[in-house]
Amino acid sequence: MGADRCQKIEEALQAFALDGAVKAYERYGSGHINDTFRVTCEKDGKEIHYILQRMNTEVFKDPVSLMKNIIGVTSFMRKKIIEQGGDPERETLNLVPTKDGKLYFVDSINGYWRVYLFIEDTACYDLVEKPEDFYNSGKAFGHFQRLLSEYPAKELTETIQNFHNTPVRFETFQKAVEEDICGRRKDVEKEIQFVRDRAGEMGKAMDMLAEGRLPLRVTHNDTKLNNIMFDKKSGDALCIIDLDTIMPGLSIFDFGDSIRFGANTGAEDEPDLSKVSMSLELFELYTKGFLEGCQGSLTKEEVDMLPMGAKLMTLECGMRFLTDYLQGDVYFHTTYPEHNLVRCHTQFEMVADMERKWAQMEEIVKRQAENIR
Ligand code: ADP
Ligand code: GN1
Ligand code: MG
Repeated sequence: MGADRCQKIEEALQAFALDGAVKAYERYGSGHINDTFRVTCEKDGKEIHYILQRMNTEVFKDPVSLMKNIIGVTSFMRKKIIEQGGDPERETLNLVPTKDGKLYFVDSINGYWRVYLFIEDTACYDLVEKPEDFYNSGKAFGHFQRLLSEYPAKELTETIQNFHNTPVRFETFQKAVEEDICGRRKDVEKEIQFVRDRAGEMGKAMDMLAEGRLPLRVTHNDTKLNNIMFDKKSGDALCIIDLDTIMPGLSIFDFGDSIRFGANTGAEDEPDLSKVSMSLELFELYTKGFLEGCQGSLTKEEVDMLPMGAKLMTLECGMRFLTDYLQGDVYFHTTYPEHNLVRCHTQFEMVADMERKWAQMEEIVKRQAENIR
């Protein structure tokens, strides 16, 4: 399926104003949504790399508005980085234009492509290797959110409606269970029950938003650890990537999605559940970093709701993996038939562990928030 979608890769490579001659390209990274390639060009005996992406238009139905968001946000970030004396070619994404000056390319079968400068000498992690990296990622995501608070929200298109509307995700899940189009329901009754047992909690954040108790902010919405690049030399969290889902959202969900992925002692698709748990040490480090990065911009109710943000993002993501499993693996990239189910299991294990450690999570948030004040 991936190969079919990308059959026009050569056409795309021709279209962009790349420096030098294309020598090679290969699939790259472990993102679940777009088709990502690393392209190697050669010029005067030197190699130049690019990231070429075929955007997933099944997921992002309006790629033109999506690109408008990315152009707007990266230009905004560029200005901020320059003001702060940083390096705009490494600290934010840089789109490479096509030969006719556009910032994306539409191939002859209506595939949408874009190219970014490749950020060299960086590392990107699917699992926390050094705890301080996770602290730094918290600081970077908090700071990113703080910077975005100055971005005019009305200029952003909602690239996926109801992206983190957990009750709406629950309705979609219930429908997938009812329809059972692949006949997989019989094998996942226990997992379905796990979700249904928590139905009463799904609306906790969205209800507070509706009541005006949580503010709508401009958020990243996909803050997992592999959406941030670390500088190999300094170890700093250098650049936040994967800007496809920047849109109005909840701060606690940006916090929560990072915890879901990075505070897990196992990988998102670890089949051995004895390796999966919610590390309180990592939770505390990220909380500290995130609060520092936000520089006091969060309201008291947002701070109080951080643990719930983590739980809801993890429950929602597990439910999304299970929904995709029931629907025949049509949304997330998978590499084997049970992949989505394995991912669902790690998420539910994390949720169960958060429930066991709830009092400590609340205690940590309280302590870290007091330290900031
Ligand atoms: P997806 O939406 O599928 O997750 P991403 O935009 O996150 O796609 O890209 C997938 C992976 O490609 C990232 O996790 C990262 O490893 C790598 N990547 C993306 N952009 C760059 C870049 N500009 N420079 C270097 N690596 C990148
Ligand atoms: C997807 O694109 P990627 O791999 O960074 C997904 C996120 C999920 C995540 C789970 C647009 O993120 O919402 O949390 O997988 N992105 C989209 O790993 O659905
Ligand atoms: Mg990604």
